[in-house]
Amino acid sequence: MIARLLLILSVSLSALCGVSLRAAEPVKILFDTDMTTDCDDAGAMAVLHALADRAECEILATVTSVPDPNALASVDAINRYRGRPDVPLGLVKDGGVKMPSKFTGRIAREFPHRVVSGSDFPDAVEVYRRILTNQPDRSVVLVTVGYLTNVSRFLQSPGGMELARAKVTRWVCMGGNFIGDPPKDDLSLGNVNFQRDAASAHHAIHRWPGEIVFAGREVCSVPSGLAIGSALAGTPADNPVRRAYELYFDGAARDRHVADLAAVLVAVRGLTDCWDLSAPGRMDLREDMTFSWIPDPAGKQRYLLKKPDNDRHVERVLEALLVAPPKE
Ligand SMILES: [Ca+2]
Repeated sequence: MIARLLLILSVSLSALCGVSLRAAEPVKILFDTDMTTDCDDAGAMAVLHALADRAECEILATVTSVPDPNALASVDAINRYRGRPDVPLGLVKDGGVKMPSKFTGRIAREFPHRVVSGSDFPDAVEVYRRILTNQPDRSVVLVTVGYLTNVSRFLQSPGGMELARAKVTRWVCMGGNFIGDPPKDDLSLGNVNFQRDAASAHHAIHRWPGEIVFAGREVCSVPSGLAIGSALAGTPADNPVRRAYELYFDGAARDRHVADLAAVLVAVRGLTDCWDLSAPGRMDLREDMTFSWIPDPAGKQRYLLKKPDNDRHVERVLEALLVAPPKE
């Protein structure tokens, strides 16, 4: 009886918060990463696979929001190391953001993967469409930890808006700066996920038909003060995630902010005891990538909030997943 009451309470809270508590079934994840400029994308993939090893999520696809085949090779190398060499891949095929990387070229040379050429793999938008078409209604969580090139192009593809509406329960988007109550207007500056393909960010966030949860910079990126990664030094030398952190820091793995790792965790587990959630509203993103937050009880968008005195707890939860060895 108590268990049943707790279940009812959980479901009610889930509806109230807009982010489900721990699901009984593995959460189906479509993961979209820039995997170029920052090692936290590699850390996020370690967290994603550790959660999949625990049957908390199913990785439907891993795509890149960049055209660099070395980024895709690094994604594939991590999938392979974690025992999932067949996870579907996709990348930006036409244009897209090109940035130098301190680690993807070396990861591509040093680790086994199947990416000989980017032309052997589909456009990420095709992967979005194929994956979502084949999944049950309202069953997929989209996680973006990079640019919004693919999301925008997917929405503009034939039937993309309908697929997003029908299949995706929630989009967890690493981005935004939500400081102040209500958040100040000019604090998205510094958010490269939005700025480097501003047209796509503007389009995707304004047009996305469903729920969005933003993991803002003040909660998990550099301004948050949260940082992990040095513990990767204790993982095997053939761990490509450890290698990504080493190459990023030109030496031993060191602590780095947890932006992309946090986005993955909240996508799979929900808020748990790590975060709170804002009241609903809408990000009114301007073309210069500043934004106003428009509170609206009927809004479909929310953003994560830090809990008081909880930073070290969040770091511990994320670090345990970051360094977890692959499932035997
Ligand atoms: Ca990223």
